[in-house]
Amino acid sequence: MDSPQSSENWGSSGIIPANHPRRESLLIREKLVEALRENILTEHGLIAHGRGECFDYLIGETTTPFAKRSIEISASLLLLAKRPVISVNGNMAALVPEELVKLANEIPAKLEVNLFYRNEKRLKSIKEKLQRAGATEVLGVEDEQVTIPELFSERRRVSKEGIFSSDVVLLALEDGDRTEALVKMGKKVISIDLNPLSRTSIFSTVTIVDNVTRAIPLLLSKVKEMKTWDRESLVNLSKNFNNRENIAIALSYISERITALSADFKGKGKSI
Ligand code: PTJ
Repeated sequence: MDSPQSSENWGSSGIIPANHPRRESLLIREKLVEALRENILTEHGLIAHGRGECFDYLIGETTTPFAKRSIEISASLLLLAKRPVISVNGNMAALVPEELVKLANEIPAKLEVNLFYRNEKRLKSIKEKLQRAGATEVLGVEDEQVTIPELFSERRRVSKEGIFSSDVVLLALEDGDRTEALVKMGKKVISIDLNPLSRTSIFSTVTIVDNVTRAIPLLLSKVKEMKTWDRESLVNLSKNFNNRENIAIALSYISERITALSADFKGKGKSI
């Protein structure tokens, strides 16, 4: 029998009702499961996502004021960069492929595939996914590979024309080792990570504590808006930014929110 939502998109599994209270979150999971079947995502990416969901609950599944500030600073760094690169892994390609391509075109920046669980099949599938989303150039797959010094994971293999010679790298759902190594190479690293305590968050030049599904579209619109700014205004924006303070603000935000929620459940606070 047809339900009232039968004309709606029930997700790729066909079982997510249009009025499900966690519909958006479930549809994101479906995208990831589909990407796993298409060799874009690694199985480990599902675990990483679950970790992120937990932190997303803690910040209220919304882009916080401090994340908006980080997004603005990131837009300025990307627009000021001489050789900006967006590093793409399986989760990013699964969740925001079109937005990544638009962002790369708008800055303009290069797109490079870089994987922790690297294999030829996944590299090719991710490249094709980005090409279907409109990318004309995708580095990191068949181009000349060099290695990041002092890094031993598969992430050390990067394109000579891309990440290796970049000055600003945007990445997400990353491991701390490469972030640290990139910073040691003198690069500015912008990371998107829901966990403010991850090593990537701590080592980055700018951390955007937000979900990639919200942060990348917001970064795209900020880049479009700030493209008309003069150089001095862009430089001034990031002058007093301190990422350790940014992390401290994120932690205070979470702790105050949890305290307020706890009071709410005890019947003492106002509703959140
Ligand atoms: O595609 P590959 O082979 O490069 O592998 C990528 C994964 C994600 C498997 C790998 O980098 C990994 O294991 O990552 P971690 O160490 O689990 O770190 C992922 C971080 O991203 C965690 O701090 C999560 O909280 C955070 N995270 C998860 N989902 C999101 C997120 N941050 C922003 N947006 C999300 N949707």
